[in-house]
Amino acid sequence: QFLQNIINHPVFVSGDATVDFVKDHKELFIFKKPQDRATKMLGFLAETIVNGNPDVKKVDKDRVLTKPDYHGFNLNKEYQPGTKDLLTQLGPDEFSKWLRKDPQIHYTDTTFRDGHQSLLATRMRTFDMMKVAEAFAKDHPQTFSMEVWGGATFDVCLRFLHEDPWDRLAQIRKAVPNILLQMLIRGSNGVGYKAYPDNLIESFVEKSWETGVDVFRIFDSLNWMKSMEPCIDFVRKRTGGLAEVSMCYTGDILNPAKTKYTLEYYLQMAKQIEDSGAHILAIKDMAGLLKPYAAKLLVEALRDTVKLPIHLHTHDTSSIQSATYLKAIEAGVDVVDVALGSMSGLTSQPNFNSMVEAMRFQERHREFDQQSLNRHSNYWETVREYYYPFESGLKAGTAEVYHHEIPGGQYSNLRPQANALGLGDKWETIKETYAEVNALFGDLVKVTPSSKVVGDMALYLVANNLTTIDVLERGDEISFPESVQSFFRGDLGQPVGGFPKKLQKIILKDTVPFTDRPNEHMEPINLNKEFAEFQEKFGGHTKYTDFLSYQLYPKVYEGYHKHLEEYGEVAKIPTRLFFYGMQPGEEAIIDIAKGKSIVIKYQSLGHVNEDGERTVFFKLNGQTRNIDVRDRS
Ligand code: 3PY
Ligand code: ZN
Repeated sequence: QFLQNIINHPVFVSGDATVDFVKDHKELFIFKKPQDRATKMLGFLAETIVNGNPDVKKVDKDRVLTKPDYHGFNLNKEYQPGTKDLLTQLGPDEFSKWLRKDPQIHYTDTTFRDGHQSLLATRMRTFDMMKVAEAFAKDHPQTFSMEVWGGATFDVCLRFLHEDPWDRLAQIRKAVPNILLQMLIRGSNGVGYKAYPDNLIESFVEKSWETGVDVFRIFDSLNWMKSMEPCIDFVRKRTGGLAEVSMCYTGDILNPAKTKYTLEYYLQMAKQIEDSGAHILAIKDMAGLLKPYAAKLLVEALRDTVKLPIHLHTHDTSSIQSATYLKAIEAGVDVVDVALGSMSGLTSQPNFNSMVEAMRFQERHREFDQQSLNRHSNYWETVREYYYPFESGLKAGTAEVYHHEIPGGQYSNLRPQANALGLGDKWETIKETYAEVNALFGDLVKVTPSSKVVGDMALYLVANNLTTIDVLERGDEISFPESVQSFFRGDLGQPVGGFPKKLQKIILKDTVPFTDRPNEHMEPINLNKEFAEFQEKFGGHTKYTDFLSYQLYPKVYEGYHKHLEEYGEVAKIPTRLFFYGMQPGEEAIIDIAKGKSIVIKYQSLGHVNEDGERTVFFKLNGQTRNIDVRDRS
């Protein structure tokens, strides 16, 4: 501790320490008592009671948050074998053939990933998932897969929820041993927003499989095959899982005036995906643009073109995507993505419960216990209320999506981003500008991270009262957002049809863009050496998976680690307390480790003292515990 005090001291850090440094600085001899788990947790609760959770911008004091009803959840039954067992038995290649032949429709439940990413800005906590994960697996072993990881969940877990995403995955795997677990991976961009060295992605894929992922849904934000190929190989070589390779759907294949993303374009891409070694072909309709009759045309043609099973993903932003599923099912699609009733619809996936019912008495129906699906949906209906500050505000389906083409997962983030920039009342203009920027950029495939580039540019133009005409006419005077410059430099790869050359010159000025894979310019990371250095920096108790988190998101990981040191594992705190603190007189039982619970009672709050601090009076397991917190309000 003494050594720690020295090396962290500002004078020592600045390099100005003299021989009298230790003698002159008595504070070096003040040793902080290492705090136990319960005290750290009280520290977090005290902070939230006094200053609120910084992630919650506005608390609605009148909102009633009720407890979920677990009545009817029965954990005493055995797990029935499911698709995970079948994958173990058949191996990925045979599994793929089996799936293509299986006549009944399959369902992927996205509640734990895309459902909340698209409705609640990705804020769903592991705590709430783990209350029902085991019951879900026992109640619905015929589910094809559960999408539980990847996409934006990785970043949000560390950054806002202060949770370890790897730990979430491991816990879900334990509770769900029988159903395939699925993740979304952005090819060369991993679960980040930029390209990473190939060997980092390789190690990430390997660890994801070891921790619990079976199905890797791989996509590239520009539909660039070259960018997905290494990731496909890593899944094939380093894991026993399934490489599900996506073509991202944009435009409208029914519209003869749209000549860029045609049926021919998608069939061509599907053949390349088959040749790349994919086990499953995904149609990733991230904005919900695939209309019902287009789905019929596309799926029928794909079934004739490739031998792979086909997995369809969409977002219900327009409210007609269950019709798209019905047409796709008639055309022979093998799996569709759905979310449990109360976590479905609008920017999320179509309704699981209702889709199953719509198929009942039809040839391709797969039997599920409707009462049980409804019970799980009801649980999420109650729990969703805890996340009210993160709702996107969209109240009804909108056909506007066919115009602006904003992906469902981005929609629920773009609006709060606009609010944070003080542009809340310009929301209509922002959506329109998003469409104009897309046209200016040459009509892109828009999905993370390319969609972020379009979103950043739209926000930038609106914030600065600029138009796309200004960009073309006075672009040399404008300093464009970093993500836009990086995109035109080729950092995310090459878009379909190439970059609009004149615009690229305006944005890049004298910088020469890449034309090959951005990852090829990156030196491989010396993983062993860097891991040793990481442990030195953050302490020997850190794991290899922490190191991977750090490699993907260095700053975010540092913040997570600091929070962990100060407040411990806040993932164990129930969601209502985590976001809103406690009420005077309230008592909570918190499980802090397996078989170990603590009882916390929040008694009262003291006045602000002359140091600007307040004392929060608690009882911890019946003993008085007071915590002083600076009041920053
Ligand atoms: C993500 O990359 O997070 C997505 O959900 C893309 O659709
Ligand atoms: Zn999606």
